[in-house]
Amino acid sequence: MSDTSRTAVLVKPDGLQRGLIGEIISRFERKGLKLIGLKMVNLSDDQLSAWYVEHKDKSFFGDLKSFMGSMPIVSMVWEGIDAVPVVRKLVGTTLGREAEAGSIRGDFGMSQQFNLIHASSSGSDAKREIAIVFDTDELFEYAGVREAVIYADYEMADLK
Ligand code: 3AN
Repeated sequence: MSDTSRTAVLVKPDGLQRGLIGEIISRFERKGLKLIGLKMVNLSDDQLSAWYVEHKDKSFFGDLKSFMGSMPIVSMVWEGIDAVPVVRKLVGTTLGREAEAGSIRGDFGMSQQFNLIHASSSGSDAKREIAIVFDTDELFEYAGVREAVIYADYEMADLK
């Protein structure tokens, strides 16, 4: 299994309030990704500081953390070949009003901060972010019956 095969996704407070959780999950399912972890959480200030460590010196750090901690968010882990870049593409670029039509932010968002969803930007970020929210026994390994029609045989080795 490569280090980009698992990615962390958060549906942010605006996504929760907009009623987009089902839509977002549905897009990842239809793409052929496999859900291996899912929970609703209130992220603490410490968890958010760890999550957004790359932005700790930015002017919007405090606002971003208080927005993300203002209500529960839905956290997920999705698995598949190159899940990290695949999910980023489905999510779209940061600013909703510039994001590509067809992407989640491009179809549903207008804002920079209220951009509905977070997705890991690299394999190492995914590993760090998953560990902030999920214990190892909250991630599930199970046989996916769809894989045989989603990947060719020669690609299946990358899933092991
Ligand atoms: P992405 O979520 O596309 O990876 P990042 O990592 O640049 O984008 O930003 C993380 C989050 O910080 C964004 N999702 C957005 O909510 C918020 N953010 C980014 N830039 C700004 C900004 N200039 N002002 C306010 N919030 C911002």
